[in-house]
Amino acid sequence: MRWKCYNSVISMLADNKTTYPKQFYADALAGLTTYPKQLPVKYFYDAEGDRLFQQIMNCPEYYVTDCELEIFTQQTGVMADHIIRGGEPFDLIELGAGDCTKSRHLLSLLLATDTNFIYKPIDISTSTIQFLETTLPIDLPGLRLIGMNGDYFDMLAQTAGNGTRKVVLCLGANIGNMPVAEAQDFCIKLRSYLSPGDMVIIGFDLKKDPHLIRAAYDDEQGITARFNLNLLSRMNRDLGADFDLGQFKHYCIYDPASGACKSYLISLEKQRVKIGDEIIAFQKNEYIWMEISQKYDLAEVDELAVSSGFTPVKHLLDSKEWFTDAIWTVKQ
Ligand code: AVI
Repeated sequence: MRWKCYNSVISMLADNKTTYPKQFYADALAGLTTYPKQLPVKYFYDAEGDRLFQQIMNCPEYYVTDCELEIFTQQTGVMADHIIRGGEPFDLIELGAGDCTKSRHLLSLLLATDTNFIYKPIDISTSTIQFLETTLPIDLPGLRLIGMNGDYFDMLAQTAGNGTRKVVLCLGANIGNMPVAEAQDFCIKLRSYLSPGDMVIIGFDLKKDPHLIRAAYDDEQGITARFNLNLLSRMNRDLGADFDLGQFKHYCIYDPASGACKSYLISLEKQRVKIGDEIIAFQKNEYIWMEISQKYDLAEVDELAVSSGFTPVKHLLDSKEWFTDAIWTVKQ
């Protein structure tokens, strides 16, 4: 999963001539009429956004996916030891499972060791869940799987309190797409659906050479720039907007002190853009804040665990120590 499209866009807002997806329209307008202008990251991932994000993950500068994949290919044994513990059965819940490229390494190992668990991938995308329900039982014979299609917390509410121990996977550094305070709210909310003894494995991209981080979000081929600009295209298509993509330019900055890597689209001219029935004015060089990719150090990850009601247990680091999958248990 990417933590994408948190609330599904289900209802439509009618005006005289056109219909717009109501939630998207409301969120986009709210973001573009606040100061500074901003757009919610959950709308990045339409079909083209998904395709561009796949390209980002394959581009040489974007190290994040490879680091976490290395942890999942080389340290699943340690991860599994922590998960299995006394051998009680558990639900293995993955938030935003996507195609579970990483977690399938863990699933194979758990199956090979005859572990008693049910895999419950949660994803907002119906087609993702259908894909997993069709392909995983073939790829991983013996896997018990219950796909859950919907919002993370709605789905967690359905499994909470069934008396089975829970192990929750939040992979992909998706937590980094929230500012720190929001990440803490997210972890506190996650904790509220869990019980003492439950476990979370959560991926964080770590602070490192600032040049490497900046390059990862400003790649040579311009894929990340296209990924950001795609949201303007999406608004043109879905919200009757008339953004001229040539009049906006991707800009990204990493602050090594705060660990915040932020990307913006800069308006190259003073201009007016129609969105639905509204007109949004841009000054020359005014920006839209598109995304944060927050980086942490290990102490900050541990602090986040403790302040949200978890006990930090272990950091699984890749060989370059650029990424951690942190293992937390719910505080007794
Ligand atoms: C999904 N998320 C963890 C990515 C990140 O690294 O913040 C999204 C991304 N945006 C641009 N490049 C990657």
